[in-house]
Amino acid sequence: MFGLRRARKTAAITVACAAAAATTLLASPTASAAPQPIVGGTATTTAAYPFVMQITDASGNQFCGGTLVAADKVVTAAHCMVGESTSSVRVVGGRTFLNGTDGTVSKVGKIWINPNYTDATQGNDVSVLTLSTSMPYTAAKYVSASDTGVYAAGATARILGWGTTSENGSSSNQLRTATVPLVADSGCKTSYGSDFVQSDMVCAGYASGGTDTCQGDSGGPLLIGGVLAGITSWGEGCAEAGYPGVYTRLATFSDLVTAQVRG
Ligand code: 4AZ
Repeated sequence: MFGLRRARKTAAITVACAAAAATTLLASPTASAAPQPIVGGTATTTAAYPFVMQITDASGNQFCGGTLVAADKVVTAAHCMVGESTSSVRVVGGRTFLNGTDGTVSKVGKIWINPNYTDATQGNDVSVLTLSTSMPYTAAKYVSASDTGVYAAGATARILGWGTTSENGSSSNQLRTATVPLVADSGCKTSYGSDFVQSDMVCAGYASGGTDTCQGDSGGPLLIGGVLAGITSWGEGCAEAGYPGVYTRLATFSDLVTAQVRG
């Protein structure tokens, strides 16, 4: 039944109808939605990527990803945290499988949402969680404000998550990863027009589609050279030709994130 499944936090085109998200998501697939595999990706483990965190509700249902950047700090998407409270979310580290019971579960002591955030297509899609319990896993390095050169078109980025493996499909029980090329800002503008905010976003994906993040991957990492450089944010559908995934351009928000990490 519709009510049983917690609506995953969805961005962009879906977020526009956020009020009705729970029903919308399940009841009305986007018009274009021939199922497209996220894939091109492969199953992986949190042992290989120890900083990749599940963000779950209080019952343990994963709805977003996050990245450990300090023992008690997790970077995720603002759109994942809107409407949440410290008592409604948990962060799970060291758990490769959604149905696992291993790893470390932490409550959240503080949720910082970028105060400029309104919706994912307007940019500013970044949030930092302060954990109640430190994670015994290696944190990821993240880009600094001056690291603007990492976003060169054609550079290879790695995406990770437990999200759906097809548009409107089911989540993956096992953590998955794929690599996708960064798309030039001009190309992303062609795809998304004024919804692409160049200062705040970066796009990644193949022109022909086929490999992408999807529902439930939001908030999770986009790595460039092993360094956290983006946050899964939004896109038109998943893995569609001509519609790359859109990621928060983390360098733009690096100093804001650092203020939270130090705070
Ligand atoms: C989502 O709803 C979502 N293809 C994440 C990523 C993308 C689209 C939607 C990009 O969480």
